[in-house]
Amino acid sequence: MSIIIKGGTVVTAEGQARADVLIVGEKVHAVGVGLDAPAGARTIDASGAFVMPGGIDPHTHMELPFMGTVASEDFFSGTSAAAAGGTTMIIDFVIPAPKESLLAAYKKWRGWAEKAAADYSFHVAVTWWDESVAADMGTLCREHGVNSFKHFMAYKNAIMVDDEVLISSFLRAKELGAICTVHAENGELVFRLQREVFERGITGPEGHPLSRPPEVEGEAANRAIRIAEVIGVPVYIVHNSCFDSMEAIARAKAEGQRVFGEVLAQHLVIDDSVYLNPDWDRAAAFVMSPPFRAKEHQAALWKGLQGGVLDTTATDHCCFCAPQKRGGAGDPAMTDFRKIPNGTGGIEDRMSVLWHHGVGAGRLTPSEFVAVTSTNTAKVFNIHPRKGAIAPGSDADIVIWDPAGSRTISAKTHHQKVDTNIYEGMTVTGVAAVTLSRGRVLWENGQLKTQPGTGRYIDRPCFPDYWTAQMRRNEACTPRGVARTLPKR
Ligand code: URQ
Ligand code: ZN
Ligand code: ZN
Repeated sequence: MSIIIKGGTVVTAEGQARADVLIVGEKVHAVGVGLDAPAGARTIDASGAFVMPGGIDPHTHMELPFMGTVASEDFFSGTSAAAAGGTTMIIDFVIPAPKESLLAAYKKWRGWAEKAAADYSFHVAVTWWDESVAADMGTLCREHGVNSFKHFMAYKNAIMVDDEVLISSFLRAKELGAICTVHAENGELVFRLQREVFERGITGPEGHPLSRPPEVEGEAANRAIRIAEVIGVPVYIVHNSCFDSMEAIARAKAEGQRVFGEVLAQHLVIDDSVYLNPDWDRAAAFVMSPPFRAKEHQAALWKGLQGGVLDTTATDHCCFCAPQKRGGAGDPAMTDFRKIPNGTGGIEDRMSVLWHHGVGAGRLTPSEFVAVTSTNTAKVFNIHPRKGAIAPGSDADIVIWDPAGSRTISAKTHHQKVDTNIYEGMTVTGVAAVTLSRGRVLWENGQLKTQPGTGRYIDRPCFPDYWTAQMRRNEACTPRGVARTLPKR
């Protein structure tokens, strides 16, 4: 099957130009002005629209078992909702229980993801340590296309790891040519603050942000970055929510250290006033970690995204319906915010929210939008230019973007399997008109055309170019440029 996309403006991370795109089978075949359509090809008219690489969301949790329940969004419904919003690939997480084999957990998650409607891959979390974990990491890299390992510095008594595990895992990832990512919150501080806030009688969702102030995120981000610096490995900080963690990243980047920062679309546009909603369920819908912050942090995050301190955008799509949130919290008379399942949705709305508040507000050019929603993620996780590009040989993961289209976001109309929407009522300009995954139309004319099981697992090779550069640099000097010469005897 061939498709030719005519009359659009192709936007890549490098720039934009009027061009046609010819798709043959699953791949982009040609990009150029005045391309002829092969016999039998379908023509899609993209006049007045942008033709962009499909969004890649590097941070999702479909059907995640967590805090006593299971996230309501599954791999089929979640990748379908993603397509409705212009996202064509997710990188989800395998999160083994402590003492659970990483390899066994990986195989379990692969089974769950077979129903996906678009392409997917997995970071694998290191939630405990012994030599078998090191061995499984090697098997996952060599035989299963895993090139990234996640570490939770929060969630004490669950999946939190200490510095000893961080160091062991970072050293192992260095051997394997894999990148380490971290959820950076000081879990010990959070645990103490949670108890303090609760014992002061603050038991509802408003207690959640009080127990995880920006300082506990800044400390952990800096600690992870410094550990990576000493070991000499690149590091990726997920869901930066505040100035404090960005400050740690900016300092390291200014010193020449290889650090990547991710920001969630929701942290850029929603502030902590949501926790003061008198409607318990509505406030609990925003309980996620790191929490939503005071408004001044959003301005800092936007500057970070514009200035390159932050490299990628994501959603951390991890949905729990109101009964699940309340079920975790216990007795309605005396709920315990510490037990509210942490997570919010947003995979369907990330691209429109970032276009409206980014490009629409003059913070991002269309090319920068493509970089932060797709291409940078593809580069960091070593799948570019197969993904995150519109070039001959790339997978035909494409979104035809209508910059003038607008919609009002609502749980009443969204395609996400969750009963709330954190952007409820927000009107955004800039919508996906047509979304293609490897040359198949998943979304057009406001209709989903997804089929379970048509998504593919995407192998991500180890040893990205930046890893190789890092190892060469390590030989010469410390990341801050101090020569590694031993003192003369
Ligand atoms: O921490 C995460 O990234 C997972 C468990 C989703 N929940 C959340 O609150 N961010
Ligand atoms: Zn997290
Ligand atoms: Zn997450």
